[in-house]
Amino acid sequence: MSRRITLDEFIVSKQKSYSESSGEFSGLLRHLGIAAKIINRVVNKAGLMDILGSEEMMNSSGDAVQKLDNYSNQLMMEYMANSGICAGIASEELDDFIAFADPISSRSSYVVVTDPLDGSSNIDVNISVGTIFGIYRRLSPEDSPLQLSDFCQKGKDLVAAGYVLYGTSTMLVYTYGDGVNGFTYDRGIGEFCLSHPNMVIPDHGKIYSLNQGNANEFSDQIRSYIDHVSNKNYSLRYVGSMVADVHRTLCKGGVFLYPGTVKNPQGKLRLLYEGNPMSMIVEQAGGMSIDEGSNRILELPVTSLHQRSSIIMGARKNVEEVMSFL
Ligand code: AHM
Ligand code: MG
Repeated sequence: MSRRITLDEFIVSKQKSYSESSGEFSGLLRHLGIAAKIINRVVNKAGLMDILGSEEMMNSSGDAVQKLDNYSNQLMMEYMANSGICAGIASEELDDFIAFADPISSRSSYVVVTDPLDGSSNIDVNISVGTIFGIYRRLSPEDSPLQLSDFCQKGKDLVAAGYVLYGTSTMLVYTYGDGVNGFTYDRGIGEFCLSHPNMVIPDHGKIYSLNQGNANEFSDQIRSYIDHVSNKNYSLRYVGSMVADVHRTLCKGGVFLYPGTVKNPQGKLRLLYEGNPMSMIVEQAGGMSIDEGSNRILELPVTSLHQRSSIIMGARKNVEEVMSFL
């Protein structure tokens, strides 16, 4: 009986194909996989662990912080700090980036950006949530202090990006710029196993995904697009967890949108932690990702850690269809 290749084996096999690889990057991916397993365990037992509910505080983006947001953020920080392969981390849950001070980490070549628990307002009602991560090569010299510019890099400069979907099954999907591969968590052996090799987004799908409850606040162009797809009998599907909505889009085609509103002209989603990593994955799977100005998300200048951007991503023909209204 053939057995499935594990995430570790996959990462090592990729590392072997680059003779100059130091193994640092592969090690970092493996540590992200371990952090994902621990978050998965806690998300799965959340109802039993007095870890549901909010902390009665806001993060720097003004969102209510859930206990599980804090837990996941802490865990990502610890795993990255202890990996010895990551120089620092910027997280949706932190006001500023953190540079790891120990001599091994501080000389590392990579930094990580993450939304440790995306869609966390869904946790208390047992709906899918996710973790999003991106890896950049640092720009500052390896023996000097980390700078804001090490994190504020364009999405096109990401070395790798991925997400973990804590859904009906737990999946880790990632790209290092050479296609997209998906791994399903096998609880029996405690490993992510390759289940979705070379993921390719269909060219078109009859699903659109956005918070239509905000329609009164959308631009006329987005409202016209909604009328258009309603007339064409597209299905509206919206979980309210970006990772789940984008994962469905990746598998079935269609389009995911978080447009600007009157209150938030740049929308809600953060470019560094959500927009860029998910756009890299969507593009690597053959899709497109733009903002409401029809600019490619991965080309947008990143000027601050918590910058927001409107987002339209998905199957190529679906995104082009939205574009025809912009
Ligand atoms: P979060 O990072 O604070 O969880 O917010 C991001 C989430 C996305 O997962 C999702 O697409 C969006 O917020 C849903 O927002 P809304 O409830 O406004 O539709
Ligand atoms: Mg988020």
